[in-house]
Amino acid sequence: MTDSPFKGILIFPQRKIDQITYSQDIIKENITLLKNINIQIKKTFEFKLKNINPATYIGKGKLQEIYEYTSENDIEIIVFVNELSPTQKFNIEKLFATLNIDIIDREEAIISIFSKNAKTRFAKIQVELAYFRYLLPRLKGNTQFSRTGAGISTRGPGEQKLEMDRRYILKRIAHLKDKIKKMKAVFIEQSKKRKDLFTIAICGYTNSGKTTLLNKITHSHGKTLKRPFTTLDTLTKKRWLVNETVIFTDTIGFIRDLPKNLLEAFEGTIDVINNANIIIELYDLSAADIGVQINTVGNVLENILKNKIKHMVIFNKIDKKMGKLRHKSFEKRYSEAFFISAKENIGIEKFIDFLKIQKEFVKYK
Ligand SMILES: Nc1nc2c(ncn2[C@@H]2O[C@H](COP(=O)(O)OP(=O)(O)OP(=O)(O)O)[C@@H](O)[C@H]2O)c(=O)[nH]1
Ligand SMILES: [Mg+2]
Repeated sequence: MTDSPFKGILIFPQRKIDQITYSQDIIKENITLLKNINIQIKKTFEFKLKNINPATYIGKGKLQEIYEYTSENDIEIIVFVNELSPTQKFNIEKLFATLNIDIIDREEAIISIFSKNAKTRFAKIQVELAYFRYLLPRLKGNTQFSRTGAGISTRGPGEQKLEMDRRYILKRIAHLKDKIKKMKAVFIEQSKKRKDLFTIAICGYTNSGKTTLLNKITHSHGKTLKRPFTTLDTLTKKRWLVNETVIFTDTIGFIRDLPKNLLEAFEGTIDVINNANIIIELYDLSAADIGVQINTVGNVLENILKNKIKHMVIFNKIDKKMGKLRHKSFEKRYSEAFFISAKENIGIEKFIDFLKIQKEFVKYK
């Protein structure tokens, strides 16, 4: 039996510099993200924000309005789409103290999802590190974990009234970093053994179909779901490609404003991308905010890549209505890209044929 969802509201203050055109997509993306951690958004407060209030991010008047709605509608959690500084979060919590609700920001929400989806030891350790790093500057007086369970070893709603002191967390962070370092060393040793194997990394926005594509190419059965961040660990599969075995890897998906703490904690997983010979950038052609997705993936890759690696761009989900509608115009704009449907097996063979040529080209360059 699943627990009934928490009743939440979403706070979306738009600053002038935000791309207003994407606001509905951002709201939709957040509502979907939050469903994953059992939060049902009852109402969105979307409004313009001229200046950020250093103490509470948004203004007193708006906070009053939110307070009234929250108390009249039995709201259990308030989610800010933006990131809140530790002080801002603390001050807002103080203002809402009489209501017994949780206040979280985007970073905590994303860490919660990662925490829920982490299945292997390595993924769990990396999420735990991200969470403690998030928590550390936010420790003030009585620390209460939010009920959504970003708390590692989540034990279900309502129970996480843990108090931890700074020293414990610092010790834990050091311990986790050490563990990650040791595990990374083992992975490096393993990958040295595969050093001569040609590696192709599938990168892209979360939910773009990376695992579905990996499954199709390598005839395997990695978990695919209609929700973000299903894959947190690197999936590695082999396939024979022109007289040799080639490794295909599928890693965590990217998302706009991926919290820095997570990106840094997942350094071990991201290393895989850096060791690839070819990177496939995969996009969901049917995604409403495809422009943002292309920019996001581009930026993340730019930040994490240490060497120049050959990129190939693929637009997936051409079988979907929006994918079909955009197909022609994107083909004109991205003349070197491939257009496929990983699910319906369209265009994959053509792509593989091209990949075979590229592989030889990259190898003997
Ligand atoms: N219609 C359609 N759906 C697809 C296609 N490729 C993938 N999907 C669906 O899109 C959803 C996400 O696919 P995944 O392969 O899990 O995506 P991912 O990029 O690995 O996602 P994360 O691991 O969560 O970052 C699933 O419901 C897939 O069935 C496609 O070509 N067409
Ligand atoms: Mg996946």
